[in-house]
Amino acid sequence: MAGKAPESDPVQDAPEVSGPKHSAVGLPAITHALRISRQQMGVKRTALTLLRVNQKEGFDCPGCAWPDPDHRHAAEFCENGAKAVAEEATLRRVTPDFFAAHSVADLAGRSGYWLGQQGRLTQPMYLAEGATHYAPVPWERAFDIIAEELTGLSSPDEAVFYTSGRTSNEAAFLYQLFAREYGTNNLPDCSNMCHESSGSALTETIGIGKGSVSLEDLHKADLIIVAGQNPGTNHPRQLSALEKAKANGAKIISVNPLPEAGLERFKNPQTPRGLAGGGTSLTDLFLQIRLGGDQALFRALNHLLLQTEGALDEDFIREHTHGFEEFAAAAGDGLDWDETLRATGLTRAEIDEALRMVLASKRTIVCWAMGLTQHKHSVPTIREVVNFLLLRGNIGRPGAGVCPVRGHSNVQGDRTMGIFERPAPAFLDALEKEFGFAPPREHGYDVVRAIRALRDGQAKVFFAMGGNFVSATPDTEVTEAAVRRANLTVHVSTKLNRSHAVTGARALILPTLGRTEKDLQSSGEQFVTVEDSMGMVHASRGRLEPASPHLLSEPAIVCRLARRVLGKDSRIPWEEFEKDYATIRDRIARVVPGFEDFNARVASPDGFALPHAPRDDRSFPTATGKANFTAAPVEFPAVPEGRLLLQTLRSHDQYNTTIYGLDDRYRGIKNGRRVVLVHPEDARALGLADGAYTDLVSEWTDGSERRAPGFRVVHYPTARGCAAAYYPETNVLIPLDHTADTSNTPASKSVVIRLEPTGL
Ligand SMILES: Nc1nc2c(c(=O)[nH]1)N[C@H]1C(S)=C(S)[C@@H](COP(=O)(O)OP(=O)(O)OC[C@H]3O[C@@H](n4cnc5c(=O)[nH]c(N)nc54)[C@H](O)[C@@H]3O)O[C@H]1N2
Ligand SMILES: Nc1nc2c(c(=O)[nH]1)N[C@H]1C(S)=C(S)[C@@H](COP(=O)(O)OP(=O)(O)OC[C@H]3O[C@@H](n4cnc5c(=O)[nH]c(N)nc54)[C@H](O)[C@@H]3O)O[C@H]1N2
Ligand SMILES: [Mo]
Repeated sequence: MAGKAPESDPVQDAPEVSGPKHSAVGLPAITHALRISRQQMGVKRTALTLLRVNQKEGFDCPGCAWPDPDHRHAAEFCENGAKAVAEEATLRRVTPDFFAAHSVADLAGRSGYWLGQQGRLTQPMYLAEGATHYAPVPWERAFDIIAEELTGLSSPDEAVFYTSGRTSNEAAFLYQLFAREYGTNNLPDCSNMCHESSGSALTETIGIGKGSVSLEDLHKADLIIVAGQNPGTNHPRQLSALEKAKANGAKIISVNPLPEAGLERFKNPQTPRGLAGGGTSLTDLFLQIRLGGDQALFRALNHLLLQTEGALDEDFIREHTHGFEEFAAAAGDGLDWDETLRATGLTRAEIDEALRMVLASKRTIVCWAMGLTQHKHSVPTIREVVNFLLLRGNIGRPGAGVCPVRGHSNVQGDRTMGIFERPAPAFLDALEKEFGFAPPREHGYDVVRAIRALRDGQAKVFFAMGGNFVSATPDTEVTEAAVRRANLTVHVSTKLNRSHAVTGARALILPTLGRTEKDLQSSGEQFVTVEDSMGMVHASRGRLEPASPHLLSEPAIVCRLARRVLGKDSRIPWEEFEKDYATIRDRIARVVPGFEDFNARVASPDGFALPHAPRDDRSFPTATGKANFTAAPVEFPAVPEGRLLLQTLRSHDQYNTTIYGLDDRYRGIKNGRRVVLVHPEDARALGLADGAYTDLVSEWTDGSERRAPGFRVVHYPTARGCAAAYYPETNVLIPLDHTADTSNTPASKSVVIRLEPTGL
């Protein structure tokens, strides 16, 4: 039987530190996954559930967006996928009794870890104005309350509809359709905080905001550069792809301020060698870059390529690109090497070694994630990566290309379905033609703008399709105060989280089915579809009995809400959509390019690949009709004397704001999250012994300061001048206005801080 949820909040942070590990996965990963799974699900359910993850007749793992290989192992899961499943398939339940026992103020005082440990939400709950506790509410009344608020607004733009990235294609398509028929493009999503910088940079340069490689391409590459990504924790199945690439002769360069264990050595649990032996060494060259130094690094490589006889793919450049001369003029002569070495923290010899590997490779892929996307100059950084690939024609041929590794399991699909505050006119035209209403054309709020609108009283209703808005977003105090000003906050959720405790004047929690659960509608059992990081679309079918008989699926919630809010004026057959999701897919097929014949094609167990012009035929749907070189000045963060640059990142035992446990095994940290990793020499210069306690104080250009108290200093081999601490605890430090240029993504990986010893 599964263990009970803890009664008291166990977060007595007492971190124990043993130093970084040098390999990832192996037997400890399996043991740990099984322990957490059994605590949440018991033995039998653990076995039944984990065997269905990512199988052709099973459900898509609710963890990350890494694609499924063609030949799946019986247990095609990873430790962190198993933890994500256990979190959802847990046998623990949050019932109305729980809400009667815990006031909202009580819940607001609990840690995110404790809230998540309570189990699955079971009934719609309502917090009336002035009430201290949530009380159960019938679904129909819940929809009435939302309709009252939405129809009472002076403009539809006073409502905000947030989406996290687990929502299926079907639910996402209906949700944006509802928001737009209601009258707003206020559709911020977690992408705004995640890969928005990749989308901005790629759309401008190659004409499509998605990665251009398949799993096969990774297997065929000569060189894979993994920059700003920690796959050992966040995309463990990527390690199998890297292992296969290595077996085929590839080299790997890791670019990271931290020596991440998963990139050093991989012990594949699906091979005897991985379980019992030494595993596979992955990284051939580790470039321990300073935070925010990547644009300078890629510019230096580009400069050297431009100066090396025969290094460029001149045919490709001539036929397929635009802007080469201007770029060559900016990058070709006179690189400031002092600045390059300062920005990157690397030596000239290291950069030369990287160049040798680049020149030896005919097929190069660059993979990246949040280490590149969450800086002020992220968009020019990613554009510089594109310049790098274009110079040698590394796009649109096997074994080469761009590989932004997505986060949430359907975050890419949600965008494809129209969850975007700045929709393309062609998409809106297609909606208009199909459904016969005029969608709003004005751009809506992204995440940061939505918070400002709530703060300034311009947005009054906040509706979230999944996620944990107040914990995931920056500037926690400002954001929480902003959300509290709303008239109504509504969360469609599977699990309890802090966003349920930081509410508007009234609040609703609408509990929904998870991926692992059966979705029965009046026409029979339904499945949904998702798109992975490499543009593959496939079906996902849950098999478990729902956590409670009161749950509605996400599509059903949207359909009922839409009928209640839009009433007879709606031109959309919401009832039919709710009854049979195939009818939703028929509409998607007519609106979204690449989904022609959707129902037939998704019936194939492997699903199908969406078109990607640069990958498929080297055509680039940009403004110039070619792939664009861009020549931006090199930027990197300025850090004043005595200060450090902080990155906020994930531990091994968390999924974004969901905390599975208090360990970060590969980094050798146990039983605590309030740690700050600092290079021993930087720590000594600041007078901070390993084990000292300190406040993290961020300093902002307007002179304001923000403080996160009580972090244990851990001497750790990160790049000099840099520090690392976990999110969401550190979100208090990041000013709302500290965002990437163009993409407006919070710059969560470059926060200037000082350390103030607490003397504890
Ligand atoms: N288990 C688990 N899986 C997850 C998630 C999770 O929380 N838990 N989250 C999901 C989501 S939504 C996402 S977006 C992804 C996130 O996946 P990642 O991007 O891997 O996640 P982070 O922990 O933010 O790690 C950032 C990595 O980039 C490095 N880095 C930071 N700044 C820089 C820099 O300036 N330059 C370079 N070169 N490197 C830098 C850090 O040291 C770290 O290794 O994972 C997804 N998968
Ligand atoms: N400082 C800092 N901040 C960051 C980041 C960082 O690196 N540093 N990373 C950013 C990134 S990359 C991202 S993607 C965001 C994440 O932001 P979000 O996506 O908003 O946050 P999550 O923690 O993933 O959301 C977890 C909640 O989702 C709900 N949930 C889970 N599964 C389902 C489901 O199937 N349906 C529904 N309706 N609800 C479900 C559960 O109630 C759970 O509590 O955070 C961002 N914030
Ligand atoms: Mo993300």
